Amino acid sequence: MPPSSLRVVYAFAREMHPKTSDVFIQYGTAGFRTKANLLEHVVYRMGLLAVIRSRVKNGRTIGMMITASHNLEPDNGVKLVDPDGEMLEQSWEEIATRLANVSDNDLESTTAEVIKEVNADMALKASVFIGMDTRYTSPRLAAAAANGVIALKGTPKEFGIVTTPILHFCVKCRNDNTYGTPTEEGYYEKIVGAFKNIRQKLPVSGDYNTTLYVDGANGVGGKKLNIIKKSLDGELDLKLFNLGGNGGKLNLNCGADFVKVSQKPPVGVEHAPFQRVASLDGDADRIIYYFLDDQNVMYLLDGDRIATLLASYITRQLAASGAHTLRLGLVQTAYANGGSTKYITEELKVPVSCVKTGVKHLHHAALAYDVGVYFEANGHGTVVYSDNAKKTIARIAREGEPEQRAAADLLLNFIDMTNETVGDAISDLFLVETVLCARGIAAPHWLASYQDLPCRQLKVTVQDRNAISTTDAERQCTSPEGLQSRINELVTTYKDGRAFVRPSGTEDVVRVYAEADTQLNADKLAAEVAQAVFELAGGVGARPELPA
Ligand code: 16G
Ligand code: MG
Repeated sequence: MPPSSLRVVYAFAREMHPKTSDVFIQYGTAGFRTKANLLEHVVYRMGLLAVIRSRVKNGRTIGMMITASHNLEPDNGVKLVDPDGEMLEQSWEEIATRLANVSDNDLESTTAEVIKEVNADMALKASVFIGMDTRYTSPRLAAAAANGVIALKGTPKEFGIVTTPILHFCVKCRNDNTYGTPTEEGYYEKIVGAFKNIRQKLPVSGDYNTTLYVDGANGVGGKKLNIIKKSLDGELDLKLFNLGGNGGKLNLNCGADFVKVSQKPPVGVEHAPFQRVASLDGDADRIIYYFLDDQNVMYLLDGDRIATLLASYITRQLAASGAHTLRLGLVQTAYANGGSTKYITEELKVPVSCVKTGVKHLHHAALAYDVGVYFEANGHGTVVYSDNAKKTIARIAREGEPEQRAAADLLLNFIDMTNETVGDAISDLFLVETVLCARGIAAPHWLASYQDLPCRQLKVTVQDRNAISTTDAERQCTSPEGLQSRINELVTTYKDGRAFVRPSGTEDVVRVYAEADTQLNADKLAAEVAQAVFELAGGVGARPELPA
């Protein structure tokens, strides 16, 4: 592209999407995320970057998702999706941050520098898929994204309001047509189609019942399930709540993050004793389950539970199909409840690895297995299958003994039902429902497989959260000096005590996690660790209080 036409690009940027704030913004765990009114220039520039990335990838399609996931309505965000439907390669995060923060005057030279640095052939075609969540600020940001793409002569395709995982799926399909059709309909056909197929083969039995309540967090996931619901012929009776109407506010006192962190049921959902409820987050890439008993006590079935449920089912199916050579492994983070890790190693006897928070880390580690099951305790996760695993299972489904064939055939449907690109609340919901149905169990039975240790999460505001650095998959902190030894001392005073601290990647806070033998002890340990952070890492505002 001749320099003169680039000039127009930057003049356009200045006029249409000017940088109006000097607040530094960083491409974090899940892209850029902040107040929506600070993002327009960032999103425009990410449109430019997506085109550059597409050209570096030989014209393969890149995705841009406008969302701030589980954050409240005033926030928004943007993240880039790589050609295989995965998160943007980590080495590009720094480039994204640089481009987002330069002044309008330096945008031209910085973009030219980036193009040179990554060796992009600007004569190639470039394709960018753009999706957005239901926030009222999203359409404006999606338009800025498209303008950025057009500015560098890329081709944007807008998907309108979609879940984050639908966009990831479409990007993957566009670059690999064996995976599916790159449209929202293509997604339903593959994922929901596989669920319906499996229900033909696995009739409802035992204590499983087909009614499922869903908390849609007043976001996009509930709306999409409302579309899907109409095509389910009694295979699953979805009762949907928090669909965004009736004044319900996005993620406010509802949704997967609220339920998991506060350990309280969401507002806006009817409850019936022992009726399982699935709670989604605002962009539907997370899901957790829970139920209330007849005393209104809540029992959470979080990402760890979903991971163990899926891993044990797949392990059995692999054994039944005779695919003994395939290695299944599970990936968790430091947030995984100690109870789950014990169950996985001692009962399921499945290898488990622990990695840093953030989907990209889990996803990457899961690819090391033939079948990699990864979940964060907060409900973000999926299963990935190697080509070898898929080929082996498909071969058995064709050539195995009759019983092996049947097990392998079910597994093929299970794979089709899985959105392997990223954690997906809708796909995970169908996976969980399939396993519960196959085992003929209700939620209390699922809960009984192991016992969670009581836990508590807190946050502490400090002057600079980057003063906290960690190692060993965030389980140990290396600075500030003295904090880890203080945590060690505190932990030893509690039975089954475990605690860690880490700087958040999405909020300007330090997060504290603690677990212990009783809820009171977990609460106390968390508060004591929070106080230690406050003292040793430059806390600001009110000092964390100990529970009474
Ligand atoms: C983002 C991550 C999620 C992680 C969370 C941690 C993705 C798509 N999402 O939402 O995996 O659990 O950040 O947030 O990677 P925190 O750093 O604020 O604790
Ligand atoms: Mg999300």
